[in-house]
Amino acid sequence: MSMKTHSFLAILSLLSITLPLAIASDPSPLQDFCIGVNTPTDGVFVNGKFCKDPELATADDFFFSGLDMARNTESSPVGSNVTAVNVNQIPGLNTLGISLVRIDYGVNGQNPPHTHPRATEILVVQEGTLFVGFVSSFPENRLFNKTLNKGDVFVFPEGLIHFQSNVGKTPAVAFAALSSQNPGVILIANTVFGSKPPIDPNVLARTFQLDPKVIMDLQTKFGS
Ligand SMILES: *[C@@H]1O[C@H](CO)[C@@H](O)[C@H](O)[C@H]1NC(C)=O
Ligand SMILES: CC(=O)N[C@H]1CO[C@H](CO)[C@@H](O)[C@@H]1O
Repeated sequence: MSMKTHSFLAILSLLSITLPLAIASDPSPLQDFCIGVNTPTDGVFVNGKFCKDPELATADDFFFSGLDMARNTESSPVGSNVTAVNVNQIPGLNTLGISLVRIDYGVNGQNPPHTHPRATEILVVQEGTLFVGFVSSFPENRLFNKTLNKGDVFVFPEGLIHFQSNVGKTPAVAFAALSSQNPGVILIANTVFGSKPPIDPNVLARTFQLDPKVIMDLQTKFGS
């Protein structure tokens, strides 16, 4: 093989490594819209979902209804209920890098510590009082916390662990926008103690400096 062929192959393999990484985030949309469809029939693959033929787009591809309704918080062990409005509910959000949630909190309810691997979140309180916070990454692990009332807005930077807890005497409601069509959620306790199959309790006992029995109890609670 000539030098030219060699460097051409090197560039090709570099591209094949870097290109999928570049496409794996919410990119500039490159077109007005790209309504997600679940099958490739009549579609073109861009990112995340196949696109519907733009000629067939309708207003309903960009529409969702019912976020005015309070959600039930009784059946949740943490006393909250998150209603997601992302690309799975609004296919027209495909490639647009944005989505929404409504969060209902019962009295003493919380949205427990979690992260969104692909999104920054901006939250506005519609009703009630929330104690909220996020923690910066290691080694500082600094807590940024705030008590929010109706009309207050707070930002949770991308990827950082954050929470909201209803500290008022009434149910609370918040809405939040997230900078991804599909932000993803990692609930810390469920992920660590509820994995299937379970992480070896001896590993987590060392991690959390606890007796393995306590870990096994937690794993039972989180259904690992
Ligand atoms: C959230 O609320 C809806 C409607 O009130 C209910 O059907 C659903 O089971 C609730 N989800 C959780 C996790 O409590
Ligand atoms: C309850 C709690 O952790 N409150 C903290 C919120 O953040 C301030 C600093 O901005 C701390 O002084 C509080 O202790």
